[in-house]
Amino acid sequence: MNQAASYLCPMEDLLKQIQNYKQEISSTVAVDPDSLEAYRIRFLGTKGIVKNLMGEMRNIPAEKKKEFGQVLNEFKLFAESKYETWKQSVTGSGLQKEASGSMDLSLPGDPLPLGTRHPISLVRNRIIHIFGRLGFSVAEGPEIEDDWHNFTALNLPENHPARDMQDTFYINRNPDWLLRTHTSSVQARVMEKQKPPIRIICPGRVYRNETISARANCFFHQTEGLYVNEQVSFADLKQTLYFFVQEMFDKDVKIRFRPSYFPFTEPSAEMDISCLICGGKGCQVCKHTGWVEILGSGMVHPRLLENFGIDSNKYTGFAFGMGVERICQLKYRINDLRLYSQNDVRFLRQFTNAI
Ligand code: 2NM
Repeated sequence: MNQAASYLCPMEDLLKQIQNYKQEISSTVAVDPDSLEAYRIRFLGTKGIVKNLMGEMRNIPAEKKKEFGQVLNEFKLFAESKYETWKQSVTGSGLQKEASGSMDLSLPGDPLPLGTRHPISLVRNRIIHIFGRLGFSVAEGPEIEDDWHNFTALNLPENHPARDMQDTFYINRNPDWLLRTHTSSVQARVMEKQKPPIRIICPGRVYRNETISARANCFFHQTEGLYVNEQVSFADLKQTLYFFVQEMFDKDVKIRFRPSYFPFTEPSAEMDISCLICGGKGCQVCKHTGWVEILGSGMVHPRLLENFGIDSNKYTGFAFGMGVERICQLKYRINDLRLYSQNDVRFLRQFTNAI
């Protein structure tokens, strides 16, 4: 009786075996090439389980062959599809690895390389920071300007060389429009709208029609400053700019002013600093003079103040303008202007992200 109960005819026995194998496969995960290959040999190899079961076909009674054949075929497809799935996760992408639970979450992530700031940005930010400590705020304006804000309001007469077609990019659609040649146009817009005291710096890109070379480009970056208030004197201008170069370059740097001409200021002066390279002894950078020019400045022309409805008997002001590329050249010893706009990472990578 006992024996009879445990006896299974060959087909029932085989169906039970297939059931067990399916369970075994369902609870298995092949995580590496070795276990995957072991699985393949055990189930799908030439002497593997699937092949063996196929061989059992001949022991199945003829009327049961079809039924058994179907079960066996389904099992074969099941075993094969599992193999294909694991194969993909073992040899496939990280995402597939994650799906199969093989990703080591304790590993550090892929490093994300940080870029560096452009030297022009570094210097511009530093200029903004230094003048910010003196109470100057940043003002911005359009790069496409009209003649009034770029020239006329700033006391640049019609026949002034700076207006020459060779220097200024005009907009074809409207000859009154142009690409600003300096950021003084921003200061014009601020004076137009705001009453003194005005204490601003205007960083920005400006355009001039020049042949590109190591020393010239068709655009560059300026930062101009303006302070208008009662009792503003040339002494304030000198002290402000002296503080600036000490903070920008070196506490020991010396300054000197040379008389100059700008249409928007009277008197006007160019400022030099003692050569940072040779300390004033004379070298190639300072052309053996011991001094290098870094900016232009002056007392705002009273006519300019009146142009904006500011009473020039009550108010005075100083203004200055510097080329950011020039400051950058002196600070980092960059000898070719073109490096700034070539986007060569070998150049750009040399700068840090500090201010
Ligand atoms: C310079 C030199 C001297 C200047 C003047 C003005 C203002 F506000 F009056 F319009 N802005 N910038 C100025 C004065 C700029 O650059 C070499």
